[in-house]
Amino acid sequence: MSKRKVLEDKRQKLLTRRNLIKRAGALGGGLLLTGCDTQFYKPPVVRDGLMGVADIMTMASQRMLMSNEQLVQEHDSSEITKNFPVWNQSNPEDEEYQRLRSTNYQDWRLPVTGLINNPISISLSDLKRMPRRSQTTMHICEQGWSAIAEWTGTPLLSVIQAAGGIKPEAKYIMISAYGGWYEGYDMFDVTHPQTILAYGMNGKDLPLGNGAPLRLRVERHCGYKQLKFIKSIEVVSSVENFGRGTGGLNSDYGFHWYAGA
Ligand SMILES: Nc1nc2c(c(=O)[nH]1)N[C@H]1C(S)=C(S)[C@@H](COP(=O)(O)O)O[C@H]1N2
Ligand SMILES: [Mo]
Repeated sequence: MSKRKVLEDKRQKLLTRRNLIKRAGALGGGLLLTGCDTQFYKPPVVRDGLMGVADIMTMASQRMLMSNEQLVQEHDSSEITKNFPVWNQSNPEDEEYQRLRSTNYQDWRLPVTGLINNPISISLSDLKRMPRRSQTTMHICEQGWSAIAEWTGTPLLSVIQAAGGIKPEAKYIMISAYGGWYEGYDMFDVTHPQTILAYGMNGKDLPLGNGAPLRLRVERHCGYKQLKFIKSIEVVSSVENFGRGTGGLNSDYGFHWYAGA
């Protein structure tokens, strides 16, 4: 083969691969960010030095693999785990949380603020009137266990849309929880159809230990990203101002970016 032919061949391959990634990206999460494929490969945490490079590589390869696989597997109800674990925090010792719990979360409100067109504050009954999705999925904790449950909730994207949509500078959302946890998510996660704010588990209200009254299900991530006891959502252009600035409680304390399930 001539040198020219070899080069032409390579370029052709590259182009098709690029088109594939672009197409998959647009399908996967493009509702708010159509056609903007580079956004999908930006890791939320950019660390200095070698570890930073490792995180970026892990995330880039996960996003590459996941772009062909739109949804995580959904299971049959017969596969639901009988005693789904309650892991880590089970009842935050937070005065405000305890007050809200004492009246069955009647006064609980979810503020959605930051780089969003119409900041809102929504109640549980508001959420329950919005579009609803149920999914039976496997929760995989990075600490070595997994279990299956059915989760019911409002797609995060519907909540963002109810707040008028994001502003152009918006890149991530930060979710804070009662009890002090927080995690950041990029728009790839936010717009994914299986990303829901869950108020139901196995057909009942979300139990206390599993994050009542509201937790996140962001199915392509490991357990630590499934934030429980949700308190507020803020749309941001940078994660720098939260905690130690790496994009979440876990990465702030030295855990590295994990691929999803
Ligand atoms: N607010 C809050 N969210 C949290 C945690 C926590 O301790 N507090 N633990 C995380 C981890 S590591 C896992 S595995 C899951 C556990 O969810 P479960 O208690 O419903 O099993 O919640 C995640 N979200
Ligand atoms: Mo976990």
